[in-house]
Amino acid sequence: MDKIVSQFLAQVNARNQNEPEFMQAVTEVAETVIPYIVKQDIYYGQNILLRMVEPERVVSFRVAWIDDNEEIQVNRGYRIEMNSAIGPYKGGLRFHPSVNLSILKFLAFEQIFKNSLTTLPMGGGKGGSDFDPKGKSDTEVMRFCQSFMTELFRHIGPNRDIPAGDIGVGSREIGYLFGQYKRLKNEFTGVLTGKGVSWGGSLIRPEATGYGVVYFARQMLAHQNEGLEGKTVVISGSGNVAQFAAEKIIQLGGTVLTLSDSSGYIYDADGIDEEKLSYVMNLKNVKRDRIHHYVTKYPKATFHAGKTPWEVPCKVALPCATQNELDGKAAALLIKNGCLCVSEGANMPSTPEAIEQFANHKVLFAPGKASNAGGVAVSGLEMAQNSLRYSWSREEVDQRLQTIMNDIHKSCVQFGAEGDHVNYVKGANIAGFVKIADAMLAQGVV
Ligand code: NDP
Ligand code: 2IT
Repeated sequence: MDKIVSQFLAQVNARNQNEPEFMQAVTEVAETVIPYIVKQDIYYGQNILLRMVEPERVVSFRVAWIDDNEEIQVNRGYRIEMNSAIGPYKGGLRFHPSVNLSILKFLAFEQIFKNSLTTLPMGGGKGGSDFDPKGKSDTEVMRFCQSFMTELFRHIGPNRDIPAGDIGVGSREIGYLFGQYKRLKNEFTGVLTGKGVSWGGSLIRPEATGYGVVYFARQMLAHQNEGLEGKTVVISGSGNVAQFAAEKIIQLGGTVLTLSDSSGYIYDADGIDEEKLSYVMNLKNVKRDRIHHYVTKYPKATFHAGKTPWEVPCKVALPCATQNELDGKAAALLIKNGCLCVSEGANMPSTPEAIEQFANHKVLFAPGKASNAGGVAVSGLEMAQNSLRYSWSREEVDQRLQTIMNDIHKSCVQFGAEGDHVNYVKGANIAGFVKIADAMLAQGVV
């Protein structure tokens, strides 16, 4: 078995050199899915995984724009259209200086499985740019978004490819992108998700990823006859996903001890309550400032520059910032301090070494493609509402979100149960794969 997996990975690596993040995501899937494929006559010999790792289409383009000093800036834009077996390409746009082909291909690859797990008809895609929104004025961000969409618009559409937000792309950016698409096409369609509620957005979409991460953690704990109430929770990041994960933890009776950004983390031993969280939301979403200001406002809290929060003892850890932010050393610390459950809000935040340690110590561990699927799931519900030209209430969308997260948990248990333990990595990968593979087989060699 190991030989089949390593031969497969060598073949993929030969064609995708210098793409470490992409290979990391493919390796995890290959190690769990290939042993399943070889036992299934219908899949074996069809090279389905080899087809899945090859994007259906990759678009890369120049984004030139003029900054506030009237200087010409050039960035690179991308859209990876990875797989359309079960629906139009769907996935976010990331604006961050680290963006490159490897990062977007890993994200687009994971998105295929995630979208399949939601049970909604969405293929996998991802895009973005190495543009850094930090420190830019609103009008600079608008000009960049307009230039970006002036190329992207010809590749996307409500039945073709539907982008959304990710790191550095929130409601402000989606607004500018939507405005430019509408102007170029002269059509008001649901081509993007994460729109404002007065112009086609869905209630609960801003909250959905973070809420979903917590709903998934709740299911994992319930499966072990445990609950979130009274548990200490460490969260990384302080953006969209982290904020609403924190909100839901507070609502369900847990204690949020930390939040972070790329400069360090804040630790509040008294817990970040609703009022403190609303300060953070204003600081991050309106002032667009750094998390360390929290300790000026709440002096009992401490700021730890240049550090990640995994050294703080907790029962539940929710990594909600970025890929590979939780390494083997951090995992060992979490385990030593008694952590029971890790539910990933970010995409691939735990390194392979960290995941191995969680498995060895039977920590409940949910990979992002399962636990953060609530965001894209509600994007799918936004698309459904746009098609219906109708909108559902907050309660209705939240109820559907909870049902979807519970169903993803069930699928993970179905394909990942190992005795009294659940291997959620294996469960998510196989459950996601089966639906795509069946659709690809039915549609022939394309
Ligand atoms: P935001 O841009 O709203 O927030 C990102 C947060 O992560 C910020 O606190 C940011 O800090 C921190 N961060 C980003 N890059 C780094 C880095 N290299 N090192 C340390 N910290 C970093 O993004 P989101 O909250 O939307 O996304 C967070 C994660 O969740 C990403 O992995 C994303 O792919 C994933 N995700 C998002 C979904 C969504 O619906 N938005 C859906 C599913 C997954 P700073 O401000 O200092 O950069
Ligand atoms: O990683 C993700 O799932 C997202 N950034 C959300 C994608 C979407 O289309 O809502």
